[in-house]
Amino acid sequence: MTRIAIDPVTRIEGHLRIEVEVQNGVVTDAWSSGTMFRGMELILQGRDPRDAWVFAQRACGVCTTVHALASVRAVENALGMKIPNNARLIRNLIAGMQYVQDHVIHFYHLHALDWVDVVSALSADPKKAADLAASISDWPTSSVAAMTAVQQKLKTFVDSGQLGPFANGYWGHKAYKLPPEANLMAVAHYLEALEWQRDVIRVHALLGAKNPHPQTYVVGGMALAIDPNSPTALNARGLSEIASLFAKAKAFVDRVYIPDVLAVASFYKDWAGLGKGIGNYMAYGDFPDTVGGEVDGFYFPRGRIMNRDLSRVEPVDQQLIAETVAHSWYNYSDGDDKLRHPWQGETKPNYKGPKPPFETLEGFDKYSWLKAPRYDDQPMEVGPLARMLVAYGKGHADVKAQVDAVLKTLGVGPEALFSTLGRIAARAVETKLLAGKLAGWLAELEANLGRGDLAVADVSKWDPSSWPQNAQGFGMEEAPRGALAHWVVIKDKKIENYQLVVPSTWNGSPRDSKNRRGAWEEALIGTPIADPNAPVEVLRTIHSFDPCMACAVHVYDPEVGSSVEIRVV
Ligand code: NFE
Ligand code: MG
Repeated sequence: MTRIAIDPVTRIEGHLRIEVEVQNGVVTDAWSSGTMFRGMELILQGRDPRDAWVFAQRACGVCTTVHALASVRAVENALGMKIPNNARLIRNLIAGMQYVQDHVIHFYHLHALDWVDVVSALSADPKKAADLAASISDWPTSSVAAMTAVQQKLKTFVDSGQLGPFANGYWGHKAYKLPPEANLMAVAHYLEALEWQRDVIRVHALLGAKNPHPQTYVVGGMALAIDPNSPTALNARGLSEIASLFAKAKAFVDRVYIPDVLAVASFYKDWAGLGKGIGNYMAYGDFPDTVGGEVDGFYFPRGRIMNRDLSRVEPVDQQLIAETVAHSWYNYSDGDDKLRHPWQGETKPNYKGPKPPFETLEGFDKYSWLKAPRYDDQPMEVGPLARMLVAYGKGHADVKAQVDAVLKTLGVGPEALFSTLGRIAARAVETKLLAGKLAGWLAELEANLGRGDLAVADVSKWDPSSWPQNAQGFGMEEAPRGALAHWVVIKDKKIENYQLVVPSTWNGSPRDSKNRRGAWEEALIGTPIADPNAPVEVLRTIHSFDPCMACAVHVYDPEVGSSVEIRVV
């Protein structure tokens, strides 16, 4: 038996350590450890609840904006506030644009190099690469000249020994299956996507005043001057710029990202049988929508799929969500193995791990800064796959059409969804759907403004003298990585308790008091490992969830450096 530790697991978002046990070339057990504590929940105590979103949003710069939205929703829920229709639409537009940018970045910059061998692209024939690109899409920059230029750029990187973003890959690993031309095409689009994402996210500057971390949220709506006829507000010119950025976003998704996902996936169909995971999926639902195409008022509906049974969608009740710290570096006042609902949540850090740098977490009962969230005592997977399965199970017409089309193109059945490849496909499907919705929400907003409805916030309950002495609320949301919620307890107009339970806490959860694994841990079981010193297969499944530890452990350890360390212990 071999034990492998990868620390940090990274393609940008680090502070994650994975340890796996390998027997006869297959993973037989796994541990997910968040290695950084930040204490956002403690920072919020005692503050004015109307300020919480400004702090909470800083939990993460990868899923920028999502914690602001969860936070204002939690406080609005506690204080019984309703937001105007325009605020709903602006929030959908900011969140929708965030998904599209984030998911494309994930595919190309955070995940593709687990599947794409950059060095192999050097031996590609640029003409054949351009022909391949032309065979899957009419995207204009995939010319022979463009492919030759990308290959030359890559050669310059390699010759200089400065691989930059391509350093530390497992190049030449036998688990890479793409032909050189497909590798070159993917690298070309990797570079192009870098430019594209920087451009399209200007939508956040127009609607949110900056990116990352838009600044136009307010408890009660949005604090955004918007008026088509005003020279000093977001006016007709700004709205038309947003429309053209949405068109640019959609074009790249439809004509580059989706064809690339399908092309890459077609070489890795064995991964439709790997990375299965827990089999319980949960979505809180989001993108409140009213124009048709939605289910129960959400474009992405709420529900749970249990034991991979797509014929039933179970309800979600926030009262049944609780966290345990049985295997986490925290203490609960009434016992670490208890399940505490977030309104009664406690954040009492108590590190019980080895002194870094260390070889292994083996033998340590507590092994992560992540708490273990459970729904009705069950571990759950959240994220794009959970969202698409819940929507599919509810008969959502747009989701069903897209999911069925992807399955048909790849020649696989619905059971293939419960896998590493299924997560990648689900992320692509929802990106395409959202990229298609943005223009409609913008048109709806413009129609409201055209009728003279300029309201973006309801501040009738802004004054704390109108609040009850004590209140509690929750704000649910679907962040790109999955179900996200904040819970707030307000006492004497101040925050008494604040808890975030985020997507990567669900997915990266350590074991609970019954020793049941979290979603990443479970998904790794059965993964083949060709070379214990280069465990690219572990990264494939972990990255398919798009982990984010900044969110998940809401102390920098100066003794641990920034290079990736693989230890076979
Ligand atoms: Ni920092 Fe996040 C998203 C949240 S985490 S990335 O999406 O919440 O899982
Ligand atoms: Mg938390």
